[in-house]
Amino acid sequence: MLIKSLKGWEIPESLATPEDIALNRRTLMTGAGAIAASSLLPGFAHAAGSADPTAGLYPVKRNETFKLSRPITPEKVNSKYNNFYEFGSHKQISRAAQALPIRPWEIKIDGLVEKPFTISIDDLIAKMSLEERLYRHRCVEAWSMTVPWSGFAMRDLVALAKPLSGAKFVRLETFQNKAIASGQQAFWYPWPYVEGVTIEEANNDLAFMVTGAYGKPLAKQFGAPIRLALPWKYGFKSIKSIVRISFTDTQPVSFWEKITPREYGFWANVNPKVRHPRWSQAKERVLGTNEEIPTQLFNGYGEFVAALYTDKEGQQLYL
Ligand SMILES: Nc1nc2c(c(=O)[nH]1)N[C@H]1C(S)=C(S)[C@@H](COP(=O)(O)O)O[C@H]1N2
Ligand SMILES: [Mo]
Repeated sequence: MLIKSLKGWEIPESLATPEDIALNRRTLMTGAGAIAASSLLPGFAHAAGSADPTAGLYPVKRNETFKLSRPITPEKVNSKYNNFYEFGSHKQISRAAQALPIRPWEIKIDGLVEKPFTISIDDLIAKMSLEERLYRHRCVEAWSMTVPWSGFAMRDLVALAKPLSGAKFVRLETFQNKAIASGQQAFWYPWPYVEGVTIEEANNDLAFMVTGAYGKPLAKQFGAPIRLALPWKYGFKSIKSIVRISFTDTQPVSFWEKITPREYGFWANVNPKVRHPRWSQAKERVLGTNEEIPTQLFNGYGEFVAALYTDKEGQQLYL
C-alpha cells in the first residue's frame, strides 16, 4: 500500500464523492493500481469487438475557430484518467470500459419533436459533417485537460430532430446495462446518467457532439460511440455514451443534481469565484504536468457563451 502526502489539489477529488463512497475508494486504491498495470497486457486494445466501422473517417479537418493557449494533454495521460461512474467511482476505469459493446448502437430521438425516431450511430455520423476542435475541459473536481475532439455541431443534431416550438430543453441519457457496467450495480446512484441543456445552449457554436478524439474514433473510456462536449461548463455536463436525446418543456434534473442539488446545479457554468460548497474553484490542476493555473470564467469561453446568461440574473448559474 502506497503512503503519500495529500497535495492541495487532491482534496477536491476525494471530497467530490459522498463520504461512504470516498471511504470505499480508499480501499480500492491497490486494486486500481493493479488494473492500470494489467491494461498493458497484450490483447487489451482488442477486447470486446473488431475494428470500428468509422475508423476510416478520421482524422478530420480541424476547425481553427477554437484555439488553445496550452498544449494538448497527451492521449496516454487522459485515456487513463477518466470519470465514467458506470465503470467505477475512481479514475482507472479505462480497462473496464473496454467491455462496452459500441456496435450496434442506436440513439432514440423523442419528446417534443415533429416525429420521434431511432437512428444508428453510423447513419447519424454519415449525415453529419465531422470536424476537429481543440477544447479545454474543466472538471468540477478542479483538474483540467485539453483534447482534440472530433464530431459535429450539436446544432446540426437539433436540426435533424426537428423540435416543436414548445421544446425548451434537451435531455440526454447514457446507456444502462449493469451486467457490463459494474458501476451501475451501485444502487444508491440514480442510473441512468442524465444531463440537460437549454435549446439555446444546444444551438450555441461551442456545443459539440463528440464521436472521435486524437484523430481516431472515440475510445470507450471517453464515452464512445458518442458523447457531448460543453467546454464552458463543468465536465460532468459532458455526458458520455448517449442512447437517448429527448426534447422537453421541463428543465431536466441531471444525475448529479438528483444526488446533491446543493452542490451540482443545472447550469454548472465554470466560475473561479463561486466555490463548490466543499472546495474552491479558483484554480485547476493541469493533467499531465500537474501545474496549477487559475481557472477562468466560463473556462475562458465567455466570448461564445456569456450572452446566453445575461437575462438569468439571480439564478444559480455557476454551480
Ligand atoms: N455517462 C457518464 N458521463 C460522464 C461521466 C460519468 O460518470 N458518466 N462523468 C463526467 C465527468 S465528471 C467528467 S469530468 C467527464 C470526464 O471525461 P473524460 O473521462 O473524457 O475526461 O465526463 C463526464 N461525463
Ligand atoms: Mo468531472
